[in-house]
Amino acid sequence: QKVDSWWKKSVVYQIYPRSFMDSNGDGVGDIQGIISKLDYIQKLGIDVLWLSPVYDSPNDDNGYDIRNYRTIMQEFGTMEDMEKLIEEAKKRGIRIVMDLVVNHSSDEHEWFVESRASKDSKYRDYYIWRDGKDGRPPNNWESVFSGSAWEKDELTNSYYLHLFSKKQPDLNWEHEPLREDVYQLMTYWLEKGIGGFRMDVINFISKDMNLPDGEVQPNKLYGDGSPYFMNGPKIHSHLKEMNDKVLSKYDVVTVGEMPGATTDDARLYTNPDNNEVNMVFTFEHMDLDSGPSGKWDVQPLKLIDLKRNFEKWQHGLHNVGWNSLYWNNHDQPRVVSRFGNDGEYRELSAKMLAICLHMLQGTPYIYQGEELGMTNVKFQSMEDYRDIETLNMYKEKIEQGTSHKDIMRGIYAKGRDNARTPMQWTSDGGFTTGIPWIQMNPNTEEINVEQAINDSNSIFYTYQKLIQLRKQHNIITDGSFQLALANHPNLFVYKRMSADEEWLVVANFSDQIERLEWETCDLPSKSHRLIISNYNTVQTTEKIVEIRPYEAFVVAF
Ligand code: TEU
Ligand code: CA
Repeated sequence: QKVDSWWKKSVVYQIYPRSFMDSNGDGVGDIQGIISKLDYIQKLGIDVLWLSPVYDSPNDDNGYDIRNYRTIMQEFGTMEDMEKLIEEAKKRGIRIVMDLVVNHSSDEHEWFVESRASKDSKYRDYYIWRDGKDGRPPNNWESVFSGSAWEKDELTNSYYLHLFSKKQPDLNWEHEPLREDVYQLMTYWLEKGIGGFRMDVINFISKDMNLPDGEVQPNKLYGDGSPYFMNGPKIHSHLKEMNDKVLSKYDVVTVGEMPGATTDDARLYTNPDNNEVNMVFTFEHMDLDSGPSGKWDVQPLKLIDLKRNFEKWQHGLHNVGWNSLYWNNHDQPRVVSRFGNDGEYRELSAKMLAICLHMLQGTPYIYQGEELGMTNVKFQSMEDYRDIETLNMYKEKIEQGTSHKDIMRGIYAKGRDNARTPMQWTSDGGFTTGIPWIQMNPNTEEINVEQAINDSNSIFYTYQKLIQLRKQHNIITDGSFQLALANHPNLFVYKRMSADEEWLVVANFSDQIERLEWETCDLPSKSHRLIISNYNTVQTTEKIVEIRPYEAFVVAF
């Protein structure tokens, strides 16, 4: 190991700056707001903060469309604020990880402004331009945000590729000057002392430049281009080059967001011998409650699938690469509403999910509000939704004749705005003194930081304890993983093992009481030590342990 892998013992907290804390009453979260809450983050025990993009942006996709990689979004503050944040975080032992969005830029970035101006522009090849075919786009690919992935630009009468919104043109990684410019902007930020990068859809940057049509599913208007841009032909060489030219010079952490990456892909991306990235965000466990036609096709989660999936990733990367662990981020619905129970068992199930995830091998990510058990939201009117993915999808489905009610079912379960309602600081909100850019979840009355801090039995303190345990016990970071009771429909049971210890993790994903015989877990019943539990006790006899609704505990032998 050439560097000290400090990030193996870290727990990362993700902030969505727009929704975290507003310091000046304009309804939009900002950097001074984040600074004012660093003590809270430190109290949780966090040592790495990942900020969703804070760069200058027209906010077509809330900052994931960057206009200038070297300046700060005006609404969020100034470069001085950003430098202050890095410094104040450092004082508290916290590193700042920035979001690196270089699969695409904003169409308002000067590279694109120049690129579209003429076919002879020096920047033309910074993006992917093609002529139409018989008045139609160059191929049939669909954009992640609905419609064609190609937009015709009248200025030069040709099309540019945009896998996301048409205000997010894809950068052309085949073009060396573009790559060099990206490496320079990365260096610019690393020189400011940041602790690393989370790399947005980084496994999309290398396209099959033949740009072949994708397969068209029944009832679909467009084709699926993903086989030609996910984990594409030059992805490993681009990442190695980036590592060689930039990352290898700094002691930082990198995580690549990689939809469609399998464990085999991830073994290559994260093997330290390959010098690419430290870990990846897999999407496999996030896709288990979707049907064949995609994320809006909401299906109940089968726990058995989830267990098999975690098992595959735990084994797949053990002693080869490194896992990231997450339930939530700014693109996903709230996990307590999704895989837990946000009614009667909200607190118990939120703690259960936390215990279940944080005892795995890998680096855990906590998304703002997860430590409070924040829930999904149900806005009655479409006017209250903000997310471009949701708005475009709604429009498209209405045009295709889907009923409002059916669409809303998908949005309530999966819409990204579920994660983006403002952080709940106090019973009356506490996020802003003005009008928030997106409405608060009305349950801030019961679910908020003030409440959590004052209740020694809150979800917050379960997370705090889990973070402490990770620092104290090497078995969590290094031990091997073994799934038990693989076919049990309600219980997630696994062992962690090291040379001198075994830990048993038991989590009930249902509101039923389950009974377990110690023997079936292949572990001795005597002399176990309780490490953590969401009921604070374990109901056990010599032979039988009774597991209550959403109970989770960890015992050591
Ligand atoms: O997301 C990439 C991505 O493919 C998904 O997370 C996607 O946004 C979601 O599943 C839609 O169903 C990243 C960012 O995390 C996301 O916020 C951006 O919108 C997107 O890239 C474009 O930059
Ligand atoms: Ca503000």
